[in-house]
Parts: sequence; C-alpha cells; structure tokens
Amino acid sequence: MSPATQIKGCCPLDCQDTCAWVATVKDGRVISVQGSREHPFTRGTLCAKVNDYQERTYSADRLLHPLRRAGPKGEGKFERITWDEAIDGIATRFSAIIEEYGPEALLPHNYLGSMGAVQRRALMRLFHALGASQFHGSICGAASNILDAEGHPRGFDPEEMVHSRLIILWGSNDLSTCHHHFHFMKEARRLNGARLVSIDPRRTRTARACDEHIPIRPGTDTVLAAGMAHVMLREGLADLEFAREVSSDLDEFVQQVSEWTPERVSTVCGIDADVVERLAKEFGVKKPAVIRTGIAPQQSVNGEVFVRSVSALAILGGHWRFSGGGLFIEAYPVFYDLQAARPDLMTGQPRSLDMVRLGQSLTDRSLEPPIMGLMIWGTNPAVVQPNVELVREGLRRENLFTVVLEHFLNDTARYADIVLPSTTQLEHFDIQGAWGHHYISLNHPAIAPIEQAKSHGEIMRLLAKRMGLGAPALHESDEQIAASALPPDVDLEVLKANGWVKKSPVRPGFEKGKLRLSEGIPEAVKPPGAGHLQLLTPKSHYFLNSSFANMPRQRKAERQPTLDMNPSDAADRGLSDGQQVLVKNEQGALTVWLRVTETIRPGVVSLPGKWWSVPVETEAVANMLTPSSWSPGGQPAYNETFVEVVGAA
Ligand SMILES: Nc1nc2c(c(=O)[nH]1)N[C@H]1C(S)=C(S)[C@@H](COP(=O)(O)OP(=O)(O)OC[C@H]3O[C@@H](n4cnc5c(=O)[nH]c(N)nc54)[C@H](O)[C@@H]3O)O[C@H]1N2
Ligand SMILES: Nc1nc2c(c(=O)[nH]1)N[C@H]1C(S)=C(S)[C@@H](COP(=O)(O)OP(=O)(O)OC[C@H]3O[C@@H](n4cnc5c(=O)[nH]c(N)nc54)[C@H](O)[C@@H]3O)O[C@H]1N2
Ligand code: SF4
Ligand SMILES: [Mo]
Repeated sequence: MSPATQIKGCCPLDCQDTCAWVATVKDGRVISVQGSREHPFTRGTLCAKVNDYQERTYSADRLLHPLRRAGPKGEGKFERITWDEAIDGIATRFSAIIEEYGPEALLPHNYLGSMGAVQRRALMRLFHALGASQFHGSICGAASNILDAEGHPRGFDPEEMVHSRLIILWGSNDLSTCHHHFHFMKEARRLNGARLVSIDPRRTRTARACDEHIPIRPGTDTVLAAGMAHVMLREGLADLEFAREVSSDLDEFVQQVSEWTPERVSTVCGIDADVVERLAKEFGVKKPAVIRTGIAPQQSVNGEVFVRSVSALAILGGHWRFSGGGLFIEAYPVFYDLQAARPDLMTGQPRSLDMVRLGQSLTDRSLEPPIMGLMIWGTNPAVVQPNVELVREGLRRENLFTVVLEHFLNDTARYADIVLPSTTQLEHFDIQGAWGHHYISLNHPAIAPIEQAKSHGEIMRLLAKRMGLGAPALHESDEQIAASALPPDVDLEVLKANGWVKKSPVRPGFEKGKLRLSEGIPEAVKPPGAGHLQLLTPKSHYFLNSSFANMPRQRKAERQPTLDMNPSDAADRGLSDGQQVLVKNEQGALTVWLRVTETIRPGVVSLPGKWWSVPVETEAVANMLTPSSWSPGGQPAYNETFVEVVGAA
C-alpha cells in the first residue's frame, strides 16, 4: 500500500462557481474529490452534483473504447473498433466530404461540457485549419451579450457582494445552481443586515433562504422593473445625476416608465401593487444594492429587453458608484480562452452557423453546401436544444457523418456514426477561466487515462497527423495548448504549484452619455391559450443540465421526472399529487409524475432537470415541447412554452 497523494484540480463544469478541488489518490485510484479549503471562493466544499466526481470517472457505463455504429441511428447499437480504425475512418470521410462539397460542409459543434481550454478549444484548431464552417451563438445567456456589446457592465467581483445592503435575486436559484455565491450574500446579511429578496415564479430552495419571495408571473420582469423605476422617479429616489451622466436617453426612459404605475404592474405581473412600491423604495434608498440575475429570465423572446431593463434599474439607482452595487449576471477573470482555438489558422472567411439553430442547419435543404460531416463534443444537443425533435431529424439523416466525443452513450451519442471516448477531468491536464468569478484554475491529472480514453488535445493531434496537416499548432502538447490561453503575466509554473490565481479585469467603467436605457416595454408575454399552462424547465439540484442524469446517486436524489403544479390548477383539471400525467402541446407529449405544490404560482408548471430518453422508465426530454423561437440576439426562448396537462392513461 502506498500513502495517499493529493492532486490539485478544478471542476470543469458549466457553473458559475468553478471550484478548485483536491483529488486524493491511493494505490493509483482516486478515492475522493473535495473542495479546496484554501480557495477563497470554493471554501472547502463542492456541490451535491460533483462531490463524488470520481464515480463518474469509474462508472461502469463509461465509454472507454472507440465505437462504430452497428444499427439504425439513434438506436444505440455499436461495435468496438481500434483507435487506428476510428481516426482512419474519420480522416477518410472528412477528406472525402471536403473533396466533394468543400470544407464548409464540415461543422464543429460544442459547448461547455468541459470549460477547459484544451477540452473545449483544441479541436477547433483542426477545424480552423481545414476551413470548416464556424459556429456562433450560445444556448445559455446569449441575450445578455447585448449589454456587453453596448458597454453596459454586467458584473463585478462577486466577493464584493459582502458590502451589499439589498440583494435582489432576480430569477436566480443560487443555492442549487451556484451555491458558493450565496455565501457572500449571507455574509452581507451578517455584516450589514442586508436583505435578500427572490423574484421567481417558484419558491425555490434559494427563495426559502431569502427574506422575501415575490412569485412573479414568468416573462413579465421587464414590467416590474419599469414599475420600480416609476416609483423611484416619483419619490425622488433615483440617482438622476449618475443616470444622466452615463446614458444617452434618460428622458425617453422616464417617459417610457411613466405609465407603469404599481397598480398596472400588479395586473401584468400577478403581484401586489404595494410589493412593487415597497421594493422600489428600498432599492432607491439602500446603497449599495445589487440585482443578481440568473439565466432563466433571459430565456424568452424578450431576453434582451429584460437584461436592458434590469441594467437600467441598477443605473437609475446609482448603485454602480459603490463596491458591491450594480448588476451581476456574469463575471470573468482575464483569460484568453479563444486564443487556445488559434483562429489565426483560418484562411479566408468560412461561413458561420448559429449553434442554437442546429436542427435547422442539419435539415435545411437549401443550405449550400449542406452539412455532411459533424463533430460534437461537450454538449448533448439531442436533449438541450430547443425543439429537439428537429435536431434528431437532422441527426437521423443517413448521408450525415456524425462523430461524438463523450463520457457516456447519451441521447446524442446514440445518433453518432463514430463515438470517441473522452477523458474526464481526473485524467487530463487543463486550464480554465470562469464565468462567475475572477479566478483562473489549473487541473493536474490525478490518474492516467482509463483504458483507451483520450484528451481532446490528443484526438486533435491524431487527426491532424492522419490528415497530413503540418501547422505546428496542430502538434502542440495539451500543456502548450492550455498555456496559450493564459495572459502573459500569469506564470504557468506558479499556477501549477498554486492551482489557481485571481486575475480581476479592470472595474467596469462608464463612458459619458453612452448607454441606452429605453427599449419599449413588451405588454408582457404572449398570454397562454385557454386551458394552457406556461412550462418552465429550470435546472435541477442534482443534475448539471443533462450531465449526471445517468448517475445512480444523482438519479436517486432527483427520483423521477416531476411536474410541479399549483393546487388550484390541479383542482381545475381533477389531477392529484403523485399521479402520472401527460404534458402536451402541438409539438409533442411527455409522461411525467405530478407534484401538487404551493411552491409554484398558478398558471405555471415546472419540469426541472434534463432527463434523457433512456432508460424508458424516466424518458422525459423537456425540449420535445419547447419551440423553435429565439430572442433577437439568438437566445433560445425555452420559457415560451405552453402546454396542456391531463391524466396519463
Ligand atoms: N444544480 C445545477 N446547477 C447548475 C446547472 C444545472 O443544470 N444544475 N446549470 C448551470 C447553467 S448552464 C446555468 S446557465 C446556470 C443557471 O442558473 P440559474 O439562472 O439560477 O438557473 P435556472 O434554474 O435556469 O433559473 C433560475 C430561476 O429562474 C426562475 N425563472 C424562470 N423564468 C423566470 C422568469 O421569467 N422570471 C423570473 N424572475 N424568474 C424566472 C426559475 O424558476 C428558476 O428558479 O446554472 C448552472 N448551475
Ligand atoms: N428546456 C431547456 N433547455 C435548456 C436549458 C433550460 O434551462 N431549459 N438550459 C440551457 C442552458 S443554460 C445550457 S448551458 C445548455 C446546456 O447544455 P449542454 O452544454 O449540452 O450541457 P449538458 O447537457 O450537461 O451536456 C454536456 C455534455 O458534455 C459532456 N462532457 C462533460 N465533460 C466532458 C469532457 O471533458 N469531454 C467531453 N467530450 N464531453 C464532456 C457530458 O457528458 C455531457 O453529455 O442547455 C440549454 N438547454
Ligand atoms: S458544479 Fe459548480 S458548485 Fe459544483 S463543484 Fe462544479 S463548480 Fe463547484
Ligand atoms: Mo447555461
């Protein structure tokens, strides 16, 4: 028996906390992962999803060998092949596609399954060098990009929240989705008596831990923000000096909110007028206050209007003058993630396709050239994209050659022609930034790759070599690839020793007279048709999107796909707690279990978690019901979903 060793690493998942962890290795096997005690943000804990990450690595269901399809697409029948056969097969097919259709007929498709610079970006070097189609857009918080583009700051160092005196969690379920952030909010409560207010159609774990919960009707947040601005202006509680200084259209904005009295807001948002009045006054008086908003309220056709309205409100309150005040959606360290993809390898200007229209791109018969070769990694589009049946229709195309890099044979991998086994975070070297704080994190491999799993850097090098591509960037080691994302003043050796470094960007500044605050206020969302309920599909506590939905412990904790419904809606339909129900609309239908609960407002139902199609007992892919609709900036409008619910036969 050898003594245990401790290896510094970090959680690679798409979460705002980017925790630093310590993996304990004994006799060549990882026996635990624990949150780093020294890391100021992680503070010794991981989360309920990840605190046994080694179980994922050692799972009996792990993909550990390359596979080739041996049945119809989607069925999940595969046969084992060697790496030589796999690389050869991909290179041959990609070359043939380039020959016949040109390189733009190849499409890479990936997201944040791993946030590591190597796992996420290395393969892009290959596609850049080949001249493949590019992709843009995001399935997550695309709407808030408009703030960035126009110069509205959308975040600051979240550790500053300890100075806040009022924290509005506006559609943000931090205790489930980024619980390390909540620590700083509780600290603010302890230090300054800060009040925490949750605005959420559901009384979540987070809402229960707040001082007040406002169960707003989903999609009407812009109206509430207008009402709050209205009251602040009427009461002389707006910081007009600050707002005029930084904005270009204050008068228009004042005009726009003038008609939104608390009474009118109340009828649209489904909350009491005095709640609007009181919250607005508190927001005007308490300095600093912060609006902390999550991703879900952006997931509507009015996503951009929403983020502009909360930014305008934070500006009107003058909260940006103080540390811990303003708007918080996202925060990043200085880190040059995209550099790791080496866009300079591109010659010419290949077309770029929107990643959230994957179904459309794969099925569009007029697309010239059509997509004939697809490589997918770090995302599960057959589950997470809007109107997922269209994506599946595309993936079923017989003449489409699909390669999927995965840990598990999930819904997407089942449509692949070739599946390649990726290493997990315990088996590879990587470096990553963050989207919820200011730390850069490094991950040392704790163990060697299991069986035949390979890092994405290694897979990129094998393909480049087999395709005869000579650019040196295509033959760099994983460590070189990772290091290429670092800012020049971060020393790799220091980072290797410490595991992380805080690298804050300069504090957001404001140019004079620049920001647009007004944008018209939509008369709230499309009203649901008679008998219809609005369906929300938020994050579950134990899954990370569709990741972990196959892991026994996390599945057991989530029990089964469950639709939350208010008792009044259940009574109207003669439905009772615990029964199976059919959730349906013009696009599809799902069978799930019903939970009748006061924790959701009337008129709204919620199906948390991205369940897979397999096993059939828990088959419930919520995106079978979500429409092909997007905000103007391309954010899938997952919340624009209206359903009927009836008892299952
Ligand atoms: N446990 C867990 N953690 C995760 C994830 C996960 O899947 N599971 N996913 C990660 C990812 S990718 C992301 S983007 C983040 C997202 O983190 P969050 O944005 O916190 O997650 P959501 O659950 O999508 O939405 C937050 C809350 O918004 C509410 N909401 C929905 N629509 C509206 C609306 O119109 N108005 C208002 N005011 N509220 C609304 C929902 O009821 C929900 O409780 O979480 C990350 N962390
Ligand atoms: N209806 C509805 N749809 C949604 C959302 C919603 O709230 N409602 N949320 C949206 C949001 S905010 C997001 S961010 C997306 C998330 O969508 P995705 O980014 O697709 O997230 P996951 O479903 O977790 O899929 C990530 C995949 O990456 C794999 N993976 C993890 N690590 C690695 C690695 O190192 N290598 C490889 N090759 N694979 C790895 C995992 O096994 C998993 O299958 O979903 C969106 N879709
Ligand atoms: S998912 Fe988030 S909270 Fe959980 S360990 Fe990873 S970074 Fe930390
Ligand atoms: Mo996300």
